Amino acid sequence: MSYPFREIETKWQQIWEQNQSYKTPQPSQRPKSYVLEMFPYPSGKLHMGHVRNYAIGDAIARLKRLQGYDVLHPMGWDAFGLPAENAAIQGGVCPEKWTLENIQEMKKQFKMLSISFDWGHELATCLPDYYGQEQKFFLEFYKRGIAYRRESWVNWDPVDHCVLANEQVISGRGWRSGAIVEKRKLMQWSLKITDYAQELLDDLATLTGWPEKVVKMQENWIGRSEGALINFEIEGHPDALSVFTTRPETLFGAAFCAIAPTHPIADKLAQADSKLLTFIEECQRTPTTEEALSTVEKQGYDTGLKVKHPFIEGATLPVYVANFVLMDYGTGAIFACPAHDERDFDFAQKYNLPIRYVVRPLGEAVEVSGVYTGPGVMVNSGFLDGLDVLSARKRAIEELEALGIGQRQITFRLRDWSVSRQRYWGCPIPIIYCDECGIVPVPEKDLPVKLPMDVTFDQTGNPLEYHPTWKHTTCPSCSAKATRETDTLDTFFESSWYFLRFCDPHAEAPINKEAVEHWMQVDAYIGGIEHAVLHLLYSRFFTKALRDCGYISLNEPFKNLLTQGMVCHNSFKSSDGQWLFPHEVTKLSENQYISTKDGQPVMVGRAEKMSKSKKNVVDPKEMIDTYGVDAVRLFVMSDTPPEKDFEWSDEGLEGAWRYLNRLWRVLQTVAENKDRPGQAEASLALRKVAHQTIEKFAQGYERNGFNKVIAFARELTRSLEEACQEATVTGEALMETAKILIMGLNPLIPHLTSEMWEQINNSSNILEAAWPVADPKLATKSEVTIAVQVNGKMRGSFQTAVDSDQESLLHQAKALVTVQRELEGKSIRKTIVVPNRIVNIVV
Ligand code: ANZ
Ligand code: ZN
Repeated sequence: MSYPFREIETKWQQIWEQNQSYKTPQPSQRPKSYVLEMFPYPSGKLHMGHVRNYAIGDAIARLKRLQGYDVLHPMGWDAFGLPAENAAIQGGVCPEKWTLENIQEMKKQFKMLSISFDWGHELATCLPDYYGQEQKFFLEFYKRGIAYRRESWVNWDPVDHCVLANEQVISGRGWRSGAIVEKRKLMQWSLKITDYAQELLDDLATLTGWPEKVVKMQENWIGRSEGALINFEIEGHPDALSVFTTRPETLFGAAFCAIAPTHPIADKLAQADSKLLTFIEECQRTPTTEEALSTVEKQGYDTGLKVKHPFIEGATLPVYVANFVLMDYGTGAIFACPAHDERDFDFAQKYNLPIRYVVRPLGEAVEVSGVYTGPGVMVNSGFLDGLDVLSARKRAIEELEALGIGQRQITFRLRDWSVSRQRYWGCPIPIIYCDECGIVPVPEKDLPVKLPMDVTFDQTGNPLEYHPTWKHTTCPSCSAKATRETDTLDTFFESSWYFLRFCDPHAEAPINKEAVEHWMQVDAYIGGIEHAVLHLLYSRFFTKALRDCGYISLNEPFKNLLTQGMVCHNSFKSSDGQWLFPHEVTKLSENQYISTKDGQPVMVGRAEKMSKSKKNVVDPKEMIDTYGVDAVRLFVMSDTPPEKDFEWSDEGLEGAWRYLNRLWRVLQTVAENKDRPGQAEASLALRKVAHQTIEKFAQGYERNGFNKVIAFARELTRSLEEACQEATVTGEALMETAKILIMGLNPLIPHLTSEMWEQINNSSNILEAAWPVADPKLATKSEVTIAVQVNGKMRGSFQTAVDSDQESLLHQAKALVTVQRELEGKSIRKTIVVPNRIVNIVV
């Protein structure tokens, strides 16, 4: 008989609901744990990636509760954003209605999965309760200069006459019109994240609970560069050309200067030079991201301007407009040294500019060719000759400073964050424009500025812009006619502080400082690696900015971060090239699949991230209906560490299901035998294994090694099964072991384990039981396995007492037949003995 998962799962879901088992406790003397999975966009449907993400978070939350922590485990909705607006444009539905219905649907699915959220702490970013709060501190940001207005570039769709989000630009074209997207300058609200660049960089060192990879990615994103600012005198021109360089020591190898196509000087020259104007316009049409520019062919236009070389009397350098110079990095202008820079080299070859080597690799007599970017000694460099690169750099900066034409400079790659979006479904920016008074913040008493619900989507552009009344208002300071800001905030704004709001989501102020003090930092934050930079960096920035505004006294929001891998599946293609769902194919043998419908052979693609476009998706609901929640949750946690990609397979799920049935049966057997007599001596072996497993569980959970915990549980299950067959093992020992097993698995398969706990334990509730503590006398291993190598090759192993001395270990190793064979006729040159681990003999 298979275990009756439907009744059990329904029963326990009702009990947990009735008992409010996941309710956040009032602050107490007990330790706290804040467990948070990144909140989802309410698309309406949970997919397998979500299931894995939330199963991981839930295991941690449930574990912490069992271990006696006060746990905050909230959930909410990242509910603003494009999909709702697109649904409105395409299907005529109201974005709010669409979103709220999706939320209800997804909440049901979360409940079906028994993720232990305290729904009393729910929030949705699209409700005025939430976004009205962020309008308050937006104004505080504005007051302090953290929020400001500046002109910046946007993607402009020339056919639809609207601004496009980056994800609406597909291969350089507008997603709806198909028109080639142009760059336009608009006044945009921005946040001064650059003021925090150094602190954001420095505090990475405190994030010891983060994956190294993510720390590295943030470091690169912030991109600190040390170098110099140099002001080149332009011949016959009053202004200087200011450039940023990390290699001022290469100045004697300079061949030209280059400015970005949107540099003010280029702009000015283009007014009198139509060829230059055409060139600039061409550059504008090609993508201008750093990645794109690194592959595009270098193009330049000689402006005819000349700058004076700062160190060489009488020498000048031509000034080009070049497509590989970015306007928004450094000063938007460079000096170029082709011999020692890849891009400058390509450019110089194309435009026949001199390539002068000024760094000679150490110890090389031969002439170098191509680009040399390594260390070395300065040559052909006047007063720098003979110095090594680093000393020369220092020396060159000193000289520039002495001449009054340059100084040491630190530059960050990080840009200020543009938060204006020309969209309807977002948080209105609480600002009013008055002809007389200029920019006027909406007074706090008039907050929240609510989104109007009666909008239409029949015109292109932002519905707030052409709404008949919404934007028209009066000036709060002079009462004249005025207009509202119609831009809304980037949705990353909402997700940059929701973890603070979660501490008290109904507080009157944006942030309840006391609650934040109690619950923050987030002890376990779980989400996808795709958020390694933007979301996680913005959240760190908000935490610091809100601290500076006095809302909190916290430096970093997330203590430990777990970035889970993706859920992958093979893709399938029919003989006529159509993608097929996994349930549309039948497996014949290991690599042979046919279409279930027409029996035609099916091509199998490699396992990759589940995605609707390739149809390699498995519906969680279907799997849960067939195998139950526990089986699905157990499977997605099995075999693979959480940070690695997980490969879904039907066999794997069936394996999890079979294990649950075995577990169910053995626990039934234990329940039937719980009073049976036996001998204490004969029970000792089982008890030892059980207590050792307690320690293994603890270690496994400590490092988020859920797959390991499951493997240990399976081993213990086998021991328990065997012990049930041995009549000499006492019922008491069986019970003790069963309880350890059930407890260890409860965070992973809460329903089955709760039911079994109740059955073998006279109706007690596992949630009130204490996490098991290992008895050191039973848990310490009396024997260990020692591996034996000869010349680094494994030649055998033996069991021996823990902590045996080196001499005894060597003696036992030499006694192995397999080892003796290797040693025959040879003399031992060296022995390496690692107690409790390994003996290596070198002959
Ligand atoms: C002269 C030079 C000589 C440079 C040399 C490099 C090698 P990172 O490390 O990324 O900060 N640069 C400066 N501003 C730029 C801009 N707006 N667009 C494109 N390139 C720019 O790189 C700094 C170097 O990138 C600077 O040092 C500058 O070129 C270039 F042998 O100056 B270098
Ligand atoms: Zn006014």
